[in-house]
Amino acid sequence: MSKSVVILTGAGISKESGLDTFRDADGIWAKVRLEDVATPEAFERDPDRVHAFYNHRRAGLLEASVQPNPAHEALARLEMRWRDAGPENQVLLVTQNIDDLHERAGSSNLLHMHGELLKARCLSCNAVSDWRSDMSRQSICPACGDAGGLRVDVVWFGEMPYHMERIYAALGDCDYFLSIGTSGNVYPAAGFVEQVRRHGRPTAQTIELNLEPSEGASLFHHCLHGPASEVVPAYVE
Ligand code: BJW
Repeated sequence: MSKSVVILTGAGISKESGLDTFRDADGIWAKVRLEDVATPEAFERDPDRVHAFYNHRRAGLLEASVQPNPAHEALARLEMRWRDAGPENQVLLVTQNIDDLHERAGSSNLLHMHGELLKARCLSCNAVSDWRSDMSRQSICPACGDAGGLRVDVVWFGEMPYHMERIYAALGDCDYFLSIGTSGNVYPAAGFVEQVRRHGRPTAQTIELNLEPSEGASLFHHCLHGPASEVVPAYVE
């Protein structure tokens, strides 16, 4: 019989690759106010500030030392193993992260619900293009040639996350839901475990793998706490 797994990942899975989380003591929101850099209003008010924030993070992601860690690699192997075991088996990886470490590790059935740091969206033609250099008000859209209308293709507070229909359909149909490296503070992702428990298969198992208990830890059937590079390979292999 085919089996389906949905895995939600957050900033904690990329911490040991050298990328900051948001809400830990040394996290991004301890250094900048989210209202200044991660809302559509912030971008309207001060696009240079928002471009500078994401230019800094893009350059950090592209540093040679930032590489997938054993947790990203274990999830990529899990996807391959399940596909090999039966074509109807499905592992869907839903990440809140805007980095590309899951792709680099080899995961392919992957949805970036909060967008991607290495993509630009044109405010004139709406085209999404690969983007690896600094972005500014003068940047030109590779698709339509328009100047001055590009933004990083990420989802800010108050905006609709991507792929929600596909995600809710998969949550309703899954046998296992794993939540990895996320604090459970940001909706709608924070509500996925409840969605599975209330509206998913009655036999669906929910598992949290995180450094410490998240906001919603009590909603999971099982919790395993520790660094992702240790607990993720240990749990999925
Ligand atoms: C480790 C580890 C190690 C550390 N190993 N683990 C009231 C007012 C206004 C808005 C709202 C409101 N109430 C609710 C909302 C909605 C709002 C929201 O949730 N706000 C809350 C703050 C209350 N949400 C939205 O606005 C979203 N849109 C929306 O809701 O649209 C309407 C809608 C309605 C119905 C259905 C669908 C949609 C959009 C949210 C966009 C979030 N954007 C950001 C920035 C994206 C771009 C960027 O990266 O800059 O996304 S915010 C930031 O938080 C980022 C992350 O993806 C997201 C989640 O953070 P995450 O991944 O959980 O990180 P941390 O730092 O919080 O946690 C890390 C965890 O790892 C910790 O637990 C550590 O312990 C652990 N850890 N080291 C394992 N080594």
